Formats: sequence, C-alpha cells, structure tokens
Amino acid sequence: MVEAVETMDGWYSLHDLRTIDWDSWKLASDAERQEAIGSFEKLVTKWDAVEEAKNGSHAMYKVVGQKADLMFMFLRPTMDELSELETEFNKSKFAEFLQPAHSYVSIIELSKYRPAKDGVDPETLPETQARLKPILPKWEHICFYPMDRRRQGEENWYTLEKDVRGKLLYEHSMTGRKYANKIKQFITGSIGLDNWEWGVTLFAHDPLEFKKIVYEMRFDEVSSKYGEFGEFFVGNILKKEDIPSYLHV
Ligand code: 76R
Repeated sequence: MVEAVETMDGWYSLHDLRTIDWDSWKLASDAERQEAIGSFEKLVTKWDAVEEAKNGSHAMYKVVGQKADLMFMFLRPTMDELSELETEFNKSKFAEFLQPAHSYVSIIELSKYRPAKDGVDPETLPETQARLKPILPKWEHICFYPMDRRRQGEENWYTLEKDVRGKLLYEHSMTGRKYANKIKQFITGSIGLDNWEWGVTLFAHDPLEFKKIVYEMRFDEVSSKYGEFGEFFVGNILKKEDIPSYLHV
C-alpha cells in the first residue's frame, strides 16, 4: 500500500475576501464613514497586538481586479480563534459596507518527506516551529490560489510511492529556492477543510515574480503532471495608516 506522508501542522489559516459596497459607502454620512473607518482601525490594532504577542499573524491587501476589494489572511493557533475573529469583524460598523467575496480555510503545513536527521524529529526544532507559526511578511504584493494533486489515470499522485513523491517535491523545492528573497511562500493544507487540497500564498516585492515562479514551476514534473489549480487572487498591500485615504470618497 502507498504510504501517506506525515505532515507537521501549524497555525490555522483563514483567507477572507470582501467586496466593498462603494454605492452605500458613498451614500453614507461622513459621521457614519468615520465610525466605520474607526471600527476597522480598532480591529487592525487588535490584530497587531495579537501578532506582537506572537499569538497569530495577519496580512491585509487590496485585491486587483473584480474578484474582491480586500483580502485578509489570518493565522491563529485554533479554529475557534479564527471564528471569533471573523465574527467580531462581521459585527463591526465597517462590515456593514462589506460583502463576502470568498473564503478559504486551511492550516500551515510542512511535510516530512525528508528522513529525520540523526533521529531528531524535525517538528521539535525551533526553526520548524517558527515556520509552522509564522509572522506573515508585510511585502508589497500577495498572490493566493488553491491547488490539488491530480488523480487521473496514469497521473495519480496518490498512487505514487512516498519516495517518488519526495523526489519530485525535492526537485520542486530546487526551483523554489531560486526565488529566495524574491518570493516568500506559505503552503496551507486544506484536505478535509475546504474545496481544494492546498492553498498557496505567495508574497513578493515585485508582482512580476509571481508570474515567473508559477510559470517556471509549471515545468516541474510535480506541477506539469500532478498539479491542478484554482482561481488566482492578487493584491497590493494595505497599510493601517493608508486605510483613511484608501476609503476616502
Ligand atoms: O519543506 C519545504 O518547504 C521545502 C521543500 C518544499 C516542499 C515539501 C517546497 C519548497 N514546497 C514543498 C511542498 Mn512548494 N510551492 C508550491 C507552489 O504553482 C505551482 O506550480 C505550485 C504552487 C509554489 C509556488 C511553491 C513554492 N509546495 C509543496 C506542496 C505540498 C505538496 C505535498 O505535500 O504533496 C505544494 C502544494 C507546493 C506548492 N515551494 C518550495 C515553493 C518555494 C518557493 C519553495 C522553496 C522554499 C525555500 O527553500 O525557501
């Protein structure tokens, strides 16, 4: 029987995408808009404090294109905390002007394809723990998309032996390494949690690097034979201090 790989699972992740109802935003009074902006800033201050205490992390981006206006990525130690955060956001004054556009639930995931070095469980290493509970970079651009591993005829990831899968992922990681300092990637596992098997979240200083890495990876066997991809979302960072000018009408 083909052996599954053991995964190391870290913080729970929620990608939360919202569309701003600009019509009602423009019709609202100045006082109402101020109240909404204040409620949003208050939430961000709270999220910042959680991140400061290393109890979670978040990213906030303005989506380019019509799929949504805002994309948040939230990381928390438990699913309950994600839900609390989402509910608090929904109850805020600002949310009166937002419509849900999309969401994705997953968990920061690393896999144990490589044999343990000197019998040390990699999960116990501080560097692994830091990768499982990461503080998201505040880089200028984000790209998020879900993906599956194919299971079709001869191209079935789930009938490949573990060492074969490990080798293909190793080759994949060699392509990935070329993008050090240009791309930061977070793989979140969503088997049993959402519609696809993984979420891929990339951060970059230059959005052209998204196209370059994804294009180059299309030729890695693990993607060319075994990758299926969902919808892409890209965005530019929204800093807390830029919220009023972004929302100014
Ligand atoms: O453990 C590690 O993170 C290092 C090796 C590694 C694994 C196991 C690695 C490295 N990845 C791994 C697993 Mn990846 N990755 C993607 C995508 O668009 C596409 O074609 C694929 C989307 C990108 C852009 C990317 C980037 N990777 C995975 C998995 C889990 C598969 C499984 O378990 O079956 C998926 C779905 C996936 C997809 N990967 C890297 C990168 C980059 C940039 C690296 C190098 C990281 C570094 O060395 O700093």
